[in-house]
Amino acid sequence: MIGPDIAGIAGQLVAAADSGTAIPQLAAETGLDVDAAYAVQAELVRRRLERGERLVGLKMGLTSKAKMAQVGVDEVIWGRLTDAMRIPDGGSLSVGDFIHPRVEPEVAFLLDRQPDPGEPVAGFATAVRAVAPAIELIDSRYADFTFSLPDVIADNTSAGAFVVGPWCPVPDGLDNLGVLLEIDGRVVQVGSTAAILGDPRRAFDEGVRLAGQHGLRLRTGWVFLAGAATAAVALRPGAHVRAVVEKLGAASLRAAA
Ligand code: OOG
Ligand code: MG
Repeated sequence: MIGPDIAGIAGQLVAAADSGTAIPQLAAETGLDVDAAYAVQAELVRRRLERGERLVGLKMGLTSKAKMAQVGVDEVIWGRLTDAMRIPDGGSLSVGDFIHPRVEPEVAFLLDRQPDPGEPVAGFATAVRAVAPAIELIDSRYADFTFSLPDVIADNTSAGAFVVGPWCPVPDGLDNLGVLLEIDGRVVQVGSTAAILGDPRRAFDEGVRLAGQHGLRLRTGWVFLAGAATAAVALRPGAHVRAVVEKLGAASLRAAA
C-alpha cells in the first residue's frame, strides 16, 4: 500500500511558512494519521536544520482545556523549537512575517540534564534547573487557523516564535500560579498554571514520554514550553505583549508591522 507523501506534505508546509500563505488542510485528503503526521513534522524541521537552524527545545500543545476548546482538538501534542524561532525578551518581531499570528502565555523550563523517557515521573526534579514566564507565538499554516489533530501535528503544532523571560529557580508550588496575558497594558486573558494538565510539571513528564515514543530525547540546555494556560489572542501590528506569571515575573515582546 502506498502511504501519504511525507516529503511532499512537509514541503508544502515549509513553503506556506516561508511565503506567509495559508494552505488548505491536508490530512483527510492524504490519509495522514498521527504517526505519519509526526513523521511530516520531523521532516519539515529537518529541512529547517538543513538551512542552518538548530534544535533548541520542545513545546507542548493543547495541554489546557481553554486551548483545546479554542481549536476544537482535544489531544495533547508536541512540537520542536529551533533557534530561529527565539526572540529575546523585550524584543520585536514583524507581524508581516507570519500568516495570522496569535500569542499565548506559557511557562518555560530549562533542562539541566537529559531526562530518560523510561523514568518520566522522576524526571522533572532532576532534569529541570530553572523556570521562566514565556510567550508563544503560534501561526497555523492552515487557512482560517482550522485543522484536525494530524494536520496540526504535521504543522509542527503551529510553532512560530517564542520569548522566554528571566529564568528563576523552580519555586515550591508550580501548580496554581496566576497567569495574565496583557496587550498594550490591558489584561486580555486570565488563567492559572493549574490549567496546564493540573500542573505544568505534568506537561513536562508527558512531553518526555510522548517525544520518547517518537525516538526524540530532550537534551541538556533545551527549553521546554509546557503549553498555554489560556486561549491565544490575535497579534496586531504595533502591539506590546506581556505574559505575567505569579512568582516568576514577566516576558514581553513588541510586534512591528
Ligand atoms: C496548536 C498549538 C497549541 C498550546 O500551547 O496549546 C499550543 C494551536 O493552537 O494552533 O501551542
Ligand atoms: Mg503554545
